[in-house]
Amino acid sequence: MTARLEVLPEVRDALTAGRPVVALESTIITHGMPAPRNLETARAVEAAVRAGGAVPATIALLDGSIRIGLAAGELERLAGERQVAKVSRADLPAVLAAGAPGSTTVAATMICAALAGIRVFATGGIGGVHRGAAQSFDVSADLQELARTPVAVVCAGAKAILDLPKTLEVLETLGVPVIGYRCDELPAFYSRASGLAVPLRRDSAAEIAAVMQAKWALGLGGGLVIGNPIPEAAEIPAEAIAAHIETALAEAAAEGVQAKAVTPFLLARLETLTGGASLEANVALVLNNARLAAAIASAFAEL
Ligand code: PSU
Ligand code: MN
Repeated sequence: MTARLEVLPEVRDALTAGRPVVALESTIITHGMPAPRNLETARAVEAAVRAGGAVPATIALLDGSIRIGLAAGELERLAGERQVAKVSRADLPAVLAAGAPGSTTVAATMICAALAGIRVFATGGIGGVHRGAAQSFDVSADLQELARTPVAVVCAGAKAILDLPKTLEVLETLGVPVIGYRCDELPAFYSRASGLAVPLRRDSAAEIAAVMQAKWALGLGGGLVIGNPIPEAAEIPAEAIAAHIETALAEAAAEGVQAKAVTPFLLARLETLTGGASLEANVALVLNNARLAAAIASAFAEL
């Protein structure tokens, strides 16, 4: 397997020396945001990780190998590529074997990060239990991955297009710690609050790093969710976006959108329905998560 891992020299050096590294996903680049904001954001997120004193490692599949860290030209290539597979756990072997380009979801990024020895990962929002899951059975593979793979995922909660109460229930069932960073409610992606109590609250990166260390030292394995509310200035109040989410969900149902296409469809429709506001919020929350992830990776490296 390690033959398939290609670690960027800067990332390898940092890992060898025990310096902080933050993994970044690539589905958000290829399926989560339109060009040219996708590439601009990917670059800005890497810069935010650096400003926070850690080395960024954007993860993707290129030319038959798992890339841990992309060189500048490769990031550009991925963002500009027209046919990139959205790769979750189930897709990883086939896309790798085909040598096709692939962008990694939260689940696949966790797998690749863990293979490389990276323990902290920043994204926008994790996948979760979709609304109507009682009928569709659509539950993101991200949740199972959090149960099994030892990476802390810094996010703005689960995406508001989801059924947040059910997502929290499943995370509890799977034994995944869900920690609110300086907040008492589960962040709801575009909005700071969800009305749902977050199971745990911690107010510093050092305290979060201590929870990670305790979990893994116990041999519990698996990941953690660190919920970081979107900055106030960028927030879209839940009441303001709720109707647009309903509209986008109704359109997805009417058009028969299914499986991996659901989340990208909903994010793209919301961008149009909100006149671009949801994209601005998405960019702001990812940058905010990159900053916190760098602080957590730094604190964890000091333990
Ligand atoms: N966060 C964002 N935008 C995204 C995603 C996360 O701000 O597009 C992606 C992640 O890669 C996540 C995926 O794993 O959406 C969830 O897809 P699904 O619901 O099909 O599991
Ligand atoms: Mn799904």
